[in-house]
Amino acid sequence: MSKKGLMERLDAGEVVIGDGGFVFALEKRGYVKAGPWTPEATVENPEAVRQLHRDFLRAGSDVMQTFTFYASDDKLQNRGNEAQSKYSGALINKKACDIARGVANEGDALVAGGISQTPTYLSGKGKEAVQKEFEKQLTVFLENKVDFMIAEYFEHVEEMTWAIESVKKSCPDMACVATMCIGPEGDMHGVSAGECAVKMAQAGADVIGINCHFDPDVTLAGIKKMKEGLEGAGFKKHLISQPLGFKTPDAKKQGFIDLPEFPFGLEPRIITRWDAHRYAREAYNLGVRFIGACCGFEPYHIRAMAEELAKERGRLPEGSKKHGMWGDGLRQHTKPWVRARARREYWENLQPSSGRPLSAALSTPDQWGVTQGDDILKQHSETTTNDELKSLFVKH
Ligand code: CBH
Ligand code: ZN
Repeated sequence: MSKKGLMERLDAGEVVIGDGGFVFALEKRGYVKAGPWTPEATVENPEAVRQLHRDFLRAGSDVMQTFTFYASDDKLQNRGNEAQSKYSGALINKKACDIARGVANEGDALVAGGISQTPTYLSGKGKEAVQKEFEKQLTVFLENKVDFMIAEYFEHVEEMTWAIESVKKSCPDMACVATMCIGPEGDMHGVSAGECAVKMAQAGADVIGINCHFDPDVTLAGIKKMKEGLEGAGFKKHLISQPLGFKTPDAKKQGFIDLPEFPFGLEPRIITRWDAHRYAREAYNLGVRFIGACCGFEPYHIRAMAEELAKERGRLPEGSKKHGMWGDGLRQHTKPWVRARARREYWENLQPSSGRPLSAALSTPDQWGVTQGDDILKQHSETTTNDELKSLFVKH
């Protein structure tokens, strides 16, 4: 069975639904360590990774992203991480390809390989060294015949364009999707969102947008700026959005990383499935056709997106059989006041409470204001010492 490719689907005007957040979901389940966030679970716990892919497929995802986030050798051995010495980046990436392909073939989904920002870039080691890290990963994606590539989670457009160049060079026949983890304020070196998008297009990206760092509203505001930048420069490109499943109206330029709740206290900010409905509709209305998600999005959020766009897509996901659009299943509830909630207006207008009497709506982000080029962002292979930590506690 030959599947339609990504560009074929997008060029035909189809909606492509992405998957949700892997490192966040698998951290909560005990298979990923928060901090390094590396995906050695592809070797250590392949069943856990496979099941999450299956859950997203069942929820309506058309794309299985290989679980290869941060799987560059320099990241797998950064700050005391021993993943690379145990398994090698190549093995982790290969196993991720096998798992994603197996699940994709249980449905009509495509497999997307992935590369992301590197410690080598943060440390200022230059283009050649950074691209060497990418190219080691891309060799594996080429050998394992992923359907297309996503270069995601870049906060500096300079490294983003190096990644796109590497994809074009190593995997010339694959579509190249590129997402930066920025908001409407642009990248960490002060390049505007519109200008970032233009540079991404010039480097050769086929699908352009934003992932992670901000909630759906802020992400779409950033993508709107990218869209305007692209149109102004005469580019016609497909757009992608893969926002956080956490509300971040108070985040500044560095996104949710800067919020005091990151990463272990974010739960009160989790979006509801109804927020996910609204996100899918607003992304669609903005002209985004690769509508996906990042950290915090669980399979039920993806199902809500697929349900919102069921008419446009001409189908409902398998997972909807146990759902019922807009709370319809509640008509089978025993209690009458719960049956009274079996309607769209009820859920659409709900303002959910947090149940936390002292919880404020907004927090104050850290805003240390450091980024690539500053000494404090230089990385090393040894783990952070207690003395180093102490000096950070004081600064805090
Ligand atoms: O795991 C995934 O779903 C990936 N496709 C994207 C992860 S974005 C991860 C953010 C990590 C934040 C950090 O470096 O602290
Ligand atoms: Zn993310």
